[in-house]
Amino acid sequence: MSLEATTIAAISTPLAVGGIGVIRISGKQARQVASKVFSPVGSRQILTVSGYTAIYGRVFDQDGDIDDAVVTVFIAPRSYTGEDVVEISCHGGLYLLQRTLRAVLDAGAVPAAAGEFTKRAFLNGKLSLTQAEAVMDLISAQGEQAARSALSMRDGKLFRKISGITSGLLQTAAHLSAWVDYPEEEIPEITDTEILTALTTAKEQLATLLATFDVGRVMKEGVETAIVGRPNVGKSTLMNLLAGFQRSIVTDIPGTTRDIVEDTVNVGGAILRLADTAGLRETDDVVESVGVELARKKLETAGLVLAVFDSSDLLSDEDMRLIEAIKGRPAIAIVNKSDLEQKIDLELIKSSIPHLVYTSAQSGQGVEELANVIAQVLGLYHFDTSAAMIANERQRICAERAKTAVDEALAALNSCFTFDAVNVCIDDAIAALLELTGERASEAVVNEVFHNFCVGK
Ligand SMILES: Nc1nc2c(ncn2[C@@H]2O[C@H](COP(=O)(O)OP(=O)(O)O)[C@@H](O)[C@H]2O)c(=O)[nH]1
Ligand SMILES: [Mg+2]
Repeated sequence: MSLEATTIAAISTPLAVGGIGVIRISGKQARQVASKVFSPVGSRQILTVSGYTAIYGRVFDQDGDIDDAVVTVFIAPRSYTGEDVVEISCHGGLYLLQRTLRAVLDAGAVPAAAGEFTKRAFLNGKLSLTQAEAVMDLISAQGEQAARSALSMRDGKLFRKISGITSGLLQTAAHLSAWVDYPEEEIPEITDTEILTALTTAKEQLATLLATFDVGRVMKEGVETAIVGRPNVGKSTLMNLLAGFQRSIVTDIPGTTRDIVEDTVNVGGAILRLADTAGLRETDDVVESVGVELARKKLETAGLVLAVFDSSDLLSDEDMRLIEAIKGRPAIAIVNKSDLEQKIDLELIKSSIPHLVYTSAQSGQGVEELANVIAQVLGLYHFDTSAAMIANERQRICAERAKTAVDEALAALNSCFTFDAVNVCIDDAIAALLELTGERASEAVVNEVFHNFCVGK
């Protein structure tokens, strides 16, 4: 049974006109509150029906009937929150919903805070903290892949993965302390190699998990992508090709694009926030030079750089400067105008930029290959959306802390410190993982997580 004293209520559907609107009530008094504002048409009563029952009737307040409604009764612990829950479904008019909510509050419920239903579900052991976070991700998912991975976390993938790592560490720690504390007892001696193996496994699992964070973010938010290169190589043509319509002005006059033109596109499953920029060159034109400056800034901050070159021309000084500027960055060299006779020196580009694609932005040739290479560079290839994934900054920090602690445990082991010293580090790692799943998270952490939710969820 819930530890929370209050009974909370909120409109759980969007504050907009819709076919149906739902008011959710949760807490010890949920059924009493609901029965004060609802009169059933048949003989079934909110206070006496069993759980998972729907009752048709009317909601009313002191001024009279408000609307026809169906209430659904859930009895603790078999409900979303783990408490008694009543959901009143009425017509989805804003006025109706607000008046019904007012009646529910007058009958003794208090307004639910943001995320409070899900917070109660967490406090009542219905969800782990990571599953609760997944509920929020699921609500805000924009793409299919993001939704799919939020769903697999809602199913507890991350929780189970972390629990597996934690229990491995706990086992090692328990064994170590038993051995340290009761050396005279008959505890099978644990060897350095066994601890080493256990810790190395934990470290690798954590590293794999941490790597999922960046890919997950790319899937959820897309990656900032700058299309750069000297004037007239075909940047705007490429932008239009990827956007699927004329987004940027294309002419054969160098310096046509001045402002940054942006669009979000889906290229082979990767969401790119594309920015077509002014061609990089020295110029006396004031407007153009501002554009060139913006292009250079974009180049520095982008998560992915598409560096465009003209294959029908020799490499210019500007091309060389660009190649220099993107060394070591996540970049793809796009050798454009592949329909024309080739003059460009490819070896120079290849030696600095590992990924190279031929395109004819004009005809569209090479765009599929480009999509493949983008997926490869962003690590989207072979990415299993049903696997456990680190979904947010909070989880990442906890996992990072755990990994650092495991690293320290390994270092302590390698420099022949006492098993006690190793154990202190393992304890730190376990604490970080228990905070990640919420099994041992402070109230402040929990409040912060639910603070980001919407009211009614
Ligand atoms: N032959 C050929 N011409 C192209 C190709 N891509 C762009 N162009 C032409 O090159 C000129 C400059 O293109 P634009 O996209 O404005 O270049 P930007 O200055 O880099 O944005 C235009 O006349 C385009 O039609 C291509 O793949 N093949
Ligand atoms: Mg342009």
